[in-house]
Amino acid sequence: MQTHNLGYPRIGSRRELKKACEQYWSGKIALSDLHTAGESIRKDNWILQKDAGIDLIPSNDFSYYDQVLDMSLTVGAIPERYHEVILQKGGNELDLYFAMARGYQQNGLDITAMEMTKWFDTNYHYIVPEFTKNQEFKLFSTKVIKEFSEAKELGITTKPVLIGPVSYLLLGKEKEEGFERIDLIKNLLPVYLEILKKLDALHIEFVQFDEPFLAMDLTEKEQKAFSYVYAEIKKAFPSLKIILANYFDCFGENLEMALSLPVHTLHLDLVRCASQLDDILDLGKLKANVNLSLGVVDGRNIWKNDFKHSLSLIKKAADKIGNDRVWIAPSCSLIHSPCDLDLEENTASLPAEVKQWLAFAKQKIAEVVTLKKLVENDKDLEVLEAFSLNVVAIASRKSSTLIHNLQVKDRLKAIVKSDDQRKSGFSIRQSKQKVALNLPHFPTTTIGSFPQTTEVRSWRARFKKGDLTQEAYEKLLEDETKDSILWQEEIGMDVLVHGEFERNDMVEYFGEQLAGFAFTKFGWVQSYGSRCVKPPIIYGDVQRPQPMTVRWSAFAQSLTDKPVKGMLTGPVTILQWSFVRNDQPRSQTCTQIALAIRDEVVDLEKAGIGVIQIDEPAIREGLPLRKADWKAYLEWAVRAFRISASGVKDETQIHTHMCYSEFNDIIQNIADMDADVITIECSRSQMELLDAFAEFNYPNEIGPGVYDIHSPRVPSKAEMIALMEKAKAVIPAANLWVNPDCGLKTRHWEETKKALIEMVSAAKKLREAVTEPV
Ligand code: THG
Ligand code: ZN
Repeated sequence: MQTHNLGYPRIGSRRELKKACEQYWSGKIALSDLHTAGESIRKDNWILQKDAGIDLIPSNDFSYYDQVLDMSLTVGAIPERYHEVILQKGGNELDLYFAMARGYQQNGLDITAMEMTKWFDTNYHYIVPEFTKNQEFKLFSTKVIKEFSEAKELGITTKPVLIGPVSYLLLGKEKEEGFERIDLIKNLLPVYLEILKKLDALHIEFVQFDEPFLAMDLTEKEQKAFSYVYAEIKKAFPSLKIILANYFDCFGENLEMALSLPVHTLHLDLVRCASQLDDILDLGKLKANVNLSLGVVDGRNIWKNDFKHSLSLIKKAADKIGNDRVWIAPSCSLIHSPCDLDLEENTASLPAEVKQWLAFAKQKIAEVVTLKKLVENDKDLEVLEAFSLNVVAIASRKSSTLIHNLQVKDRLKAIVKSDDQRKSGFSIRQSKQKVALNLPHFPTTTIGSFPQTTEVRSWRARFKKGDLTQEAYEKLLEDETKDSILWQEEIGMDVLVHGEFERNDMVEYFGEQLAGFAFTKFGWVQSYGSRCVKPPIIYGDVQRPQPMTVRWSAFAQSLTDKPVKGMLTGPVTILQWSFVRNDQPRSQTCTQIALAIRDEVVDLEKAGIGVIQIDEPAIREGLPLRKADWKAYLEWAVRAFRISASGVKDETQIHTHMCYSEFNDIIQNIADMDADVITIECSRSQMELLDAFAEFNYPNEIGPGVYDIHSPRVPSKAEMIALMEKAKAVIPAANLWVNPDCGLKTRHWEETKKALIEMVSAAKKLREAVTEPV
């Protein structure tokens, strides 16, 4: 029996990589310092896993920004617009890499970043590879080889991890018509073979190919590409031991194909799909020389492993195929887990009772090793002690009084159909809102947050430490809010926002005020590049003890006659961006959150707020990987949003906001959410995303984002007008809003101000062309 790990968090337990990258980008440290920071994290991770007793430790799971971008650089899929950067930067690979990730504005060049999108159904974002019809590939970056050698020098023989060639192509996007990216497989494969050859020369024994597209619905052509690729690799390297990793769901329709591949070990995610173990063992098609890697430790959630349950799976497999052919692993890479629970020694927001139910990456590694010991060494006293402690912790969670709230359960049972219906249909609401709000054509607004400057963050830090009184802290926030309101009025914004200076992360902010949530201090998880989130832990029934945002929205509204938009996060997003309890269906937890948000919406309306945004950026991300499971999810997700939004009168305008979504396949469900206005991310894709809304004849109002807030680049008025002209061609002008892609909290004021002034003037220009009255 072997233990292995699919990937370890690379951000560092104290976010060392985040800090080093941001310092490098702002010119505060040299490239060599950044390399040193990376090296030190890699070393710490390898040694941690070695000391824990993991048999097979991954390399190339480290990344300075994103593992998919690493792959693009490895196979030389560098879009032409960056070739100038190569010239300017000479051989500096990392600067080219960051230019692709973040855009490049230097020395007279102004190059946009590559697109970013969600990694399957997670909150991790990857950089989307761009492919052209005659795309050529060549070995460009040798990172994977260097990192293998680096570990070797530390005395650790690792298992290099690569995204498999089929998934790599499918993760990308065709940048021109007339081909399917999967057809590029013949061009791509030789580069993979070249990498393997170089690794082979270093005597690697194992290589891990991540092919999570095996958990998706595949076309026949895509299935065939799998068979082709792995047969060719086997032919070229007959003795190389290939671990083929599938995760996030079972193999489904791809199972027989997957079982036919000439690989050494197949990895299964038994957390997301435990039943596939029986399917595989019963089917009788597992080849006698193929091992099974059982992903029993949840890489996507923070709950302690239930050893009894895991052992039953491991023993079932071992009984059938023998101990030697069974491997133990986390379900997927641990990049989706926080690093180390031991850092939460004195975290007041994480009760000891809850903490004993948890395991983060470091603890999960130990669980994997303990599980192996429990199978191989079940007389060892230390091992038995670990087992009984685990049984106690699991039992304590099942019976804890912290978890259950009868009031919440009763309210859930009492929900009736009318609770998810607005009083009137959209067209009646639209006319009433036109009267109530009196907005011009192409009204301007922002998505909610304004820059969280170092200063604003430092106030919060000082307040939390006790160095600022609540009164002093709130006074600073009030002044900042006031400045933002006055400035928005001054530049001519139509629907204002208070700026959210009082908030940390949106989900964290709401979670902190809801019952049933706990918080860590150091539980950071990478979201994209250097950006991290600290997901709340939903351990019990959710309830809103008192209003959460009314104080700040009402204060902002008192400063102006223009409408100030109330800003809330929707139930699906709070669910999706938290670590969710696994002792009841997600739908039930989501409905509990929906009722809490509904109460807040009603209270905002009572406080005189006439426009309320309920963000649901994560609704698409929560979509199951297989189409067969979509309907059930969409039904409860859309209903939860509607429950949260339907407690108000017709005149109150409900907005929602979504980012990084492919809307085509769920446009009907987005329409079913029935928000009066939806703002969406579309500037990076040049309004392509809007096509879905246009084809569908989306009935309600839309604000297609006119500039990309993920890059510091300031867009011009002309660019924004051009994008709105594209929008106008497909959406009735009377239904269009003008706004950025997303919230502005990650930006600096300097570029934010310039960009929004341009944006307002673009809207004014657009209004000149409109002749009919509002
Ligand atoms: N919150 C959560 N998940 C998200 C987003 C979010 N997923 C999608 C999208 N937004 C990802 N975008 C970001 C943008 C900014 C940050 C994180 C994710 C960010 N993080 C701070 C950092 O890394 O410095 C830390 C958090 C803070 O201090 O506020 O800025 O908005 N849950
Ligand atoms: Zn957004």
